[in-house]
Amino acid sequence: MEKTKSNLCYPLAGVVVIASLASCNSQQTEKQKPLNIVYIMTDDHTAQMMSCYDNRYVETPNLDRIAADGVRFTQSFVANSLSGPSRACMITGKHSCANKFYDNTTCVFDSSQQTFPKLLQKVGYQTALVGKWHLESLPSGFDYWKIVPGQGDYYNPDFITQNNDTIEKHGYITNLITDDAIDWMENQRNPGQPFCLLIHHKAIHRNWLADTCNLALYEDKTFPLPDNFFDNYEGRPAAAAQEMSIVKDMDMIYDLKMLRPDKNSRLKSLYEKYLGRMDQAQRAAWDKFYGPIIDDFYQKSLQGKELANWKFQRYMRDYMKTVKSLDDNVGRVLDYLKEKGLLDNTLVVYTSDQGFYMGEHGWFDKRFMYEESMRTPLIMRLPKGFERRGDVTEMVQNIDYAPTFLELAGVEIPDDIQGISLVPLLKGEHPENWRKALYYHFYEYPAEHMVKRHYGIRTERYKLIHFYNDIDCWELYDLQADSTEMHNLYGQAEYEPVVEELKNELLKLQEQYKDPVRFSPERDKE
Ligand code: SGN
Ligand code: CA
Repeated sequence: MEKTKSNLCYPLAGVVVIASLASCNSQQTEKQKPLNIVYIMTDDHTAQMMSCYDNRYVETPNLDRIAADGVRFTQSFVANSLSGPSRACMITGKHSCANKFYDNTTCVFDSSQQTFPKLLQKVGYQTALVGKWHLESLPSGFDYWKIVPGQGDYYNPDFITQNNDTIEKHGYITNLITDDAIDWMENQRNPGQPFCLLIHHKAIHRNWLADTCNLALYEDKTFPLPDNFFDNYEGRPAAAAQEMSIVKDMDMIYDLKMLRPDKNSRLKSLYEKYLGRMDQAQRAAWDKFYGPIIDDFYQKSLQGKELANWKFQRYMRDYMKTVKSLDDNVGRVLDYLKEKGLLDNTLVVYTSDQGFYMGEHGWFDKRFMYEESMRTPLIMRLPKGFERRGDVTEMVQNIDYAPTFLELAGVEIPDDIQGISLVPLLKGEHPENWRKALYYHFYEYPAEHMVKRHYGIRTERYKLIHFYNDIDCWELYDLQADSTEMHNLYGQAEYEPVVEELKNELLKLQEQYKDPVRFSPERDKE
């Protein structure tokens, strides 16, 4: 039986009703509907590869619909540019030092801690999660969940169900996650309750396996190399020590798909494992597409800059094809919400667990506090009553999502949450006391890609980074003059006052967030 309004089982008193935000004289019944939240988060989808942020590369018409009917955050950042930590920051509203999930390799999320889905449940929200979780412990705080183990697979992936069973589903991951999310909205949720649905995609994660129907796309496109593709990392020893270079570290077979029986590479067996998940038809389509490219590649024996450029082009195309599925599937969710009349009453958020390098500094991957990976896309389709459109330019961070959702649901924001609610920004306000600086801390080292531990502060104009652990090295960038962060100004006499001010601010942030790993100003002066 379909539930009617009189069956509402959530405490309306605790809920911000649209009425307080609405500019129109809509009916009382309409006004009292609490907002639903559909939060779509991809993995490694960077703003350079979304046409609402950057029109150089790929068209993302469905993502652009979200931005067009709401807002685009132009200064959106993560607190720790890596999957697990980023997800932990997002779900707790706290920096890694407070939620204790520092890295992908050694941490298990303490699921007994406070998270925003748990707090939403308390006021009667129905909560659901589908897709990549990556926090090692099983999800808690969700009425429904279905997750992929670890990173998940692109083809015919396994899912872990709420009974802790593992089931294999046939098809392509981005479609399957979306199918499940729509199925939950359509058949499993209680229409009498507001809901918060987290759709966490595995795509666009390495190694960018496209759906067979998209393999042929973008093959006619050629992309210019970023200006700093051949960066020599002068004055930046930590940047020089990384292992995430397209030229040096991208695997010819695993990343670039040049599989041939007589060729070997470090990650060949992993690639074969992934291909081994495909059924006959999928594998046939795969081989049919890549076969001629492989033949052509080995025949040419490219070297040096020609090979570098070839790798870059293949990387860009594979990534874009994976984005295409994502964009189509976001479109399916938007269409579903529209068809069911839910759009007016639902906040739709689209973001990623971090940004990514598309050849800038010569890289793929993320981790660094430099712009491309510290940034993350953030666009929101706003429900009725929120008139704000266009760009939000205040600096925001993924620890802000939890307090935003709590405020929208009428939940008092707990004192220990470190993020700031974005609701005033969504209402068109420009709070004078908005944060002037962001804190960042990356811990996963030594580990894959060898990005050294670092923390730092970013203001509108400057970025100060301290690489520590097996190195003790500071970097300062003037983002206005050097947006691609090529010139480390640290140590130059004329910047001493700027450095001193930033160090004071950095220390304040480390104290504010209670980060036990701090630099010592005394020792630093020695
Ligand atoms: C895997 C990838 C890495 C990537 C990490 C973390 N290697 O280990 O390239 O940096 O995930 O990514 S792979 O050989 O398995 O593809 S994260 O987004 O999950 O943090
Ligand atoms: Ca990621």
